[in-house]
Amino acid sequence: MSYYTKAKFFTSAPDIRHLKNDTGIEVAFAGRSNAGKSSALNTLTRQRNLARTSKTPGRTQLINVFELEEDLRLVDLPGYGFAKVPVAMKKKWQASLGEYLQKRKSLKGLVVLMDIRHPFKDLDQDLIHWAVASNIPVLALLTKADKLKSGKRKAQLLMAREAAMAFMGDVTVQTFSSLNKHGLPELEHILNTWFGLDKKDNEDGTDSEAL
Ligand SMILES: Nc1nc2c(ncn2[C@@H]2O[C@H](COP(=O)(O)OP(=O)(O)OP(=O)(O)O)[C@@H](O)[C@H]2O)c(=O)[nH]1
Ligand SMILES: [Mg+2]
Repeated sequence: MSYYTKAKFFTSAPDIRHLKNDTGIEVAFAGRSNAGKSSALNTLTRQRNLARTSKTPGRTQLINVFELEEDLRLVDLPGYGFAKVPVAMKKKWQASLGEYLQKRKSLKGLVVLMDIRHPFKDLDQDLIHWAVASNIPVLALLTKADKLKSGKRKAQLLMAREAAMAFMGDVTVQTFSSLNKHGLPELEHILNTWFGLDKKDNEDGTDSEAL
């Protein structure tokens, strides 16, 4: 059984500035509206309704925090790039996102989710640049991989890996699908590294002494 099934809702915050508990290890999921952040969290935790998903872009307005165990958290950040959001709100969100990446001490990894059919839009690139500048490792997850046939999917992955080199940082690229769980072991592997779970017996997830 996956360690991540034990994720529980911890708290919601209206803004990054209102997030408390800057201790332990936190991994955030970020990306454009509709990229599949909430779906990926549900797939990871094998919980259908842990993070709310929607066909309406901009659904996740609050920052939702999930706890795996004390001091290990997953964070679902609101999506950016939603066309109907007023410019002032966009600017505010971008500023607070930048601040979060710079100041959040517990942030040990950033998953940037991008639709495999159109990755690395401007805001995605900004986000990755900020993370690299703050020495935060990035997993660029190419979502909805089920939408492409195998050949096209591999071509997109290679192209994205090439593009990722330009950031000159710790940026890994993987394909992923919440629909058919493609890429789930790879996602778990990287999260395990960031959470320090690869160093302990995580078969039953109870052995936290080794941390
Ligand atoms: N085919 C396919 N559809 C997906 C996949 N992941 C998510 N979707 C769909 O994409 C839409 C958006 O998914 P969400 O997980 O809500 O996206 P989000 O990034 O959390 O969106 P916001 O909260 O608005 O920022 C929903 O209709 C999902 O069913 C996937 O792997 N494959
Ligand atoms: Mg969401």
